[in-house]
Amino acid sequence: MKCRVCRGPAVVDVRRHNAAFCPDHFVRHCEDQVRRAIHDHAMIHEGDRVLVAVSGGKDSLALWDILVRLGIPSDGVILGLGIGEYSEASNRCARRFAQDRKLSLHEVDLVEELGAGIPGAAEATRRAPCGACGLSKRHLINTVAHDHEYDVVATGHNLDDEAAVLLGNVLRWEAGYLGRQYPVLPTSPGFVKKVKPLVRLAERETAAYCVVRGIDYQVDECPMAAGNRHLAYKDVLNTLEERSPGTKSAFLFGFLERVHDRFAGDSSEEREGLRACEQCGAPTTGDMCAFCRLRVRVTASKGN
Ligand code: Q46
Ligand code: ZN
Ligand code: ZN
Repeated sequence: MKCRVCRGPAVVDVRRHNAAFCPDHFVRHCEDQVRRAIHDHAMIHEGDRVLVAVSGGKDSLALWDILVRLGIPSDGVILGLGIGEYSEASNRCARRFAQDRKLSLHEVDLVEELGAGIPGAAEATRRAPCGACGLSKRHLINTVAHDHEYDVVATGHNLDDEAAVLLGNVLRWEAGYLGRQYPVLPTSPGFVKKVKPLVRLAERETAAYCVVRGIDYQVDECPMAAGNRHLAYKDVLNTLEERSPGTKSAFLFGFLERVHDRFAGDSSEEREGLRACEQCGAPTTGDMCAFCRLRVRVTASKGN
């Protein structure tokens, strides 16, 4: 295997591009893909204050590293999810990454904000933990970004994540979700703009990027992920990709370039008619936002 660029020994192959790369040119490849995603979707503009949503895993740390290498000054934010040793190890990776590079990392503790970590929240709602986790992340990260006046929140969703979410939404023809599934969610009152600069990189590539760059990341899967439907969608897509490299990106980018517009109308209306949450002031359709309702349930479950 030889590097496509310099013909030196290659360490990573990227079958959907029919290419292999040496370490230096692989890093260059990842930077190029991120730069292209940022440019194609007008994700980040000169002078924007960027906040990276960090989990301690490979994707978000690769993203933070690439943004900094591209000369885009970025701070990080991480939540303490309260999932035992898994959360502690994840946060240690993020902290070390930030300290080594003298980057600024905001830390928010879910137990303090909600009254329970993810396991307690799942118990209180009697639902799968990922629902409470997703809504807590969206709420708290947007709150940090809004309060500290960041222009953009960047998340580490990669090509595999986006293709799996798309497959799930297509299988159920979730028109509203399909309308919102885009690498950029523009700003609106109370919501900071959200972007996904890793959308052109596969999971395998972000992992290889961290290895090549010597980034120490949380390698364990979240212990609460079992039963998460997206894992099954990822398996299906991996099987298809194995047989026919390029399937995932053709699926996702075909949708983004040729189909998404037809659904886009369904989502913009949802952000209209919002008012301030009576508890925390966040934008919401009812009296209280979903996060504050979750907190009320957690508090009530403790009383029982
Ligand atoms: S952290 Fe949270 Fe994930 Fe764990 S509980 Fe589910 S959503 S699987 S990205
Ligand atoms: Zn090379
Ligand atoms: Zn609220």
